[in-house]
Amino acid sequence: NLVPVGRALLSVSDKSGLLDLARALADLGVELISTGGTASTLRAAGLKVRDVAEVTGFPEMMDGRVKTLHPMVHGGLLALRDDDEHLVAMAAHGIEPIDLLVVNLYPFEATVARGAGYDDCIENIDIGGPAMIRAAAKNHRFVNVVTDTADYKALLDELRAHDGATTLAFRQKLALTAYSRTAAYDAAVSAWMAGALKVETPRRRAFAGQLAQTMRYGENPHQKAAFYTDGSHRPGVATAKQWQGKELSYNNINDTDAAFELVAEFDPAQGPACVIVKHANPCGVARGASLADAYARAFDCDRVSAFGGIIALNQPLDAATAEKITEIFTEVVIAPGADQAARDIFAAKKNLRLLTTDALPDPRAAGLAFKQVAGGFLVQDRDAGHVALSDLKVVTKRAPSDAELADLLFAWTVAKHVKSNAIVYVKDGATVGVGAGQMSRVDSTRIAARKAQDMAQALGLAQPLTQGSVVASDAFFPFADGLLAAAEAGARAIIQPGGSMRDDEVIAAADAAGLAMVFTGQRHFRH
Ligand code: 93A
Repeated sequence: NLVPVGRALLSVSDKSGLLDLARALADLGVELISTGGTASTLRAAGLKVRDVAEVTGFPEMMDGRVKTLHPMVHGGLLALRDDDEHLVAMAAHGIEPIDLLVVNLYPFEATVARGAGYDDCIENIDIGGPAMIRAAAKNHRFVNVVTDTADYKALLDELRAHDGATTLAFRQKLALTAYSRTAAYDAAVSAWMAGALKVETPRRRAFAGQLAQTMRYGENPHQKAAFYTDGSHRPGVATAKQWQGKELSYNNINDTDAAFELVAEFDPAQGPACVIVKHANPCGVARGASLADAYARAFDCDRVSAFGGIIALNQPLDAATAEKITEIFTEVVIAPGADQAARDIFAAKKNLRLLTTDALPDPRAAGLAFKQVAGGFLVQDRDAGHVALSDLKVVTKRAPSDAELADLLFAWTVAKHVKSNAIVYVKDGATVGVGAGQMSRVDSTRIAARKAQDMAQALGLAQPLTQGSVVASDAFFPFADGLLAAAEAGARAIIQPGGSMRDDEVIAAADAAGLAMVFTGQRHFRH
């Protein structure tokens, strides 16, 4: 299965590494053919190269839109070298075999990323490149196709190891890379069009990502894993700069994302906020007089769970906050910036990862969310739902006070980011109890209250922090029992979507207990 490489077609937009590769190929006796820009680069460096126009007998035309789309090229890539009919056709039409194709595509993704206009993006959709890549990859029994500059070295190593030939296994690997590249390329075009045409619906587009990182393992050590970016450039763990610490693991990335997406709900112009996440659920969320105060208050919600957690801040990390954070073990801190003094304090903690982004993500921005099921995956709009004060409907005899209303909205925002069934107790702009991921809403209500009790004991308080708190429920209370459990824990006001068949019963129970309750009319399941 060794196939010697005699002729190569080089057509690259990214010219990095091109000259070294071409020189090495020429030294191995490979004949070079190239498209316009690539050929000039090679010639300028004194290399001998044939123009593709000479091979096709047609000039490159229509602003380069048609340069390699020709049977002399595609016949050379697709012909089976051991098929008599193919050989006869080649001879009849003077088609020469092309054994190696080196292509990297018009920089479509980069063009979109720099915010180019519609026509500019359209012009950067490569047609001839993917056509050649797909042809060469199909014919990998005979043809090598290199689509990634990172593979130049492996190609030369392979050729040198086999006297100017390559093995089938090598060509198969190249073909796999090649099809992954063209699939991702077209998915990027599809995603861009969906955005440009404002068809930000999950229903009419293709999905693919670009490999950003391979990890030592996945959610568990026996699982392999990788991280792909989707080209959206949403500020967060995918775009962040890591200042120190080991590489992020699969779980780190997942938890850091959960923390940063939640903290971004709190407008930094309205004051500092901090989120501490464990196992993708917040175990403490707080606003504060300062960033350090916000951290301290978030920490006091559940000090036990916060150990080894992930911290997200809505303002740049400062020295006072950094100092406080280093008092216990933390896995990751992510913030929209960090000053020099803060970075110096962290530098002493080698294992603590510090990530900074240029901005907070927009919680209301459109985007898609995925969930895998056996045999496929579900796609939906990301939960960009939001309620304002004016959306709230007071359903009880007692209306919440202004302070309670502020806490209710805070609790509602946190509940959106807690796995269902989600129950969140809040007091004075800080969570004091979080119940997550239970199959019964009553259980979530009780677990959150019990955790608050534990914290009160640990902090030496006379009563649990849920006394005089407010509570949010991500979905309606189907019965009065969950609401009564919250009242028992000391909650004074409740925020929930409403819409249960038994709303009347639940409202009557709230009135009987002297609670204030508001309906949002919107649900925030998160499974
Ligand atoms: O406009 S194209 O889609 N039409 C073509 O026939 C074609 N053939 C190769 N673009 C085409 N290419 C692309 O040109 C390659 O994929 C590569 O990215 C680029 C290299 O052009 P140059 O050698 O002129 O810099």
